[in-house]
Amino acid sequence: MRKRITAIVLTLIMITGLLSGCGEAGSGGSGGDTATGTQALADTGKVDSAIENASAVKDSSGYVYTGEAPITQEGGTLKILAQTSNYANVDISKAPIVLKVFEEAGVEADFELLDWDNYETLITPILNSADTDADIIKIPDSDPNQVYIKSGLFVPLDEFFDYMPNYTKWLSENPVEKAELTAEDGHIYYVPGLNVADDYQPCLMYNRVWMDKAGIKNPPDNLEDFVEMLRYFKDNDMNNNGDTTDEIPMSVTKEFLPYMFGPAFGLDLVSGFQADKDGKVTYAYADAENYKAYLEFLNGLYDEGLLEPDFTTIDRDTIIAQMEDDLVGVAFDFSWAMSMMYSNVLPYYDGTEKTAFVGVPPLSGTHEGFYVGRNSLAGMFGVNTASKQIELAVKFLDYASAPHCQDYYQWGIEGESYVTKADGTREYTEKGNDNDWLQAFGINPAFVLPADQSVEATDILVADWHAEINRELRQYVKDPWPDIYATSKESDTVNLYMQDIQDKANEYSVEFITGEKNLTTDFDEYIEELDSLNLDEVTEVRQAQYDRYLKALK
Ligand SMILES: [Ca+2]
Repeated sequence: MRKRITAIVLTLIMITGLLSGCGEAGSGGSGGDTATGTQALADTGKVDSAIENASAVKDSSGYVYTGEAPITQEGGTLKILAQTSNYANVDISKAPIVLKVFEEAGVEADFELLDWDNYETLITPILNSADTDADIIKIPDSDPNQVYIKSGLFVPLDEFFDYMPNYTKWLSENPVEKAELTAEDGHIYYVPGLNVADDYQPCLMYNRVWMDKAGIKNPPDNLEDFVEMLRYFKDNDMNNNGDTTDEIPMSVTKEFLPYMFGPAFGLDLVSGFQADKDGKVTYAYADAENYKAYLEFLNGLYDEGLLEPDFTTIDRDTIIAQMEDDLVGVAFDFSWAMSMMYSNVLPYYDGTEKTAFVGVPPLSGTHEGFYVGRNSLAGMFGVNTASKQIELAVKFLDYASAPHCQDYYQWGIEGESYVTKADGTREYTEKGNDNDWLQAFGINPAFVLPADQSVEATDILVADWHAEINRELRQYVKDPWPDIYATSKESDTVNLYMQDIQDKANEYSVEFITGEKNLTTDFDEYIEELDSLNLDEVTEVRQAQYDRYLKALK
């Protein structure tokens, strides 16, 4: 049994990258870390004028690329340094969708692919030493502190916008992403893929069979009703085994508690830093009113036995095992877990919503509830300044990011992975509905190309009822703290202080929830501790960044 669970989880980890931000919930919830927070916006003026002045010009062979294939009439080979598929048995360099893009572009691909699992570890020394002759390189993150940009490894793409009609059009239509991609020096260095950012985000899930048994018709969407439901689950023999004491009303890893309950108190504890409607930035974990109320609420759940005594150490394997024994009433996790990890192990799950763990709207408390989404910028590609064929590489990235190719990435090839119906809508073929086949075909090849995730491609991976629930929940998803490049001074300040601040916040949060520390007598001490760790300086950096963000958006 244990072996089977491990296999399920491994399979799920492989698709986590597609359905959700793998590892995003692992930071202890104190958020605002280097992935989302240490970044700064630059003036987009230079980029704007480069977009405005761009016009298709002849390349060195006399050919004019206008955004459609081919990108050259001379042929050639482009060396791509990127990562393997996260499906171990898929050779993404041979995938038909990937080959199709190169074939249309009129160039050959020479792939150097590093292991998906260890990509950051493997590529960082190569980037640090600039020891590569690849023309196009996938960076391991979003270069938040502009390390690679400043090393001169990558070509400022705006200087080649004459060869990038598709990308310049996309940038002018997407001001937020354009602002996020513009470095401190006013140049743009990367072409990104995009995440699904509002769909399939972490959400609350209720055991539908238990709800029916408790006579609960509408899922509780406020804290009071929610607690009533937990009490009912705790006190009754929900799983019909004759024992009223073995039910676990709610089983959630501690990383998800901030996602689950922060919004009901007006807090984005996932990002950590948040701005109010006037643009004032605060650290949610230092909010003396709302964060204190959040901790009081969780302390109440803990005292009543509605939050598991071992909530700080519980992991997914444990939760899955509890679900297999039908012990759990409420869960909170990445959306994909709903039909692919939790519902499917319930003893009575028959493939329908009625017997599943179902996603429900967020909980409201003193504030209206929401779910925290994620930023849309994903895997980024740059052109090596050492490349002997910068023009060709730039044109290829432009073509590979175009809507025409995004269509391949999301649907594959007509007649193979999908068909167009009489009414013009599309559906995946029988083969296309087989995820293993579809992965080998090269769907969503973000490992090697600037591919955008698609909701449609995600829909086919999950149960139909799950896709329907996702469509209902998307309205509750709010943007997290924006992605913006950091100045070196800002990243120095944040790197120096933030980890200690997060650690302190995490440490105290557990102590307040378990009652080891007293919210009435010890909360001031907690705030003083944060202040002594230079929270003011970090908040000042975040405020400056947010001010620039608002300015760049205007
Ligand atoms: Ca029982």
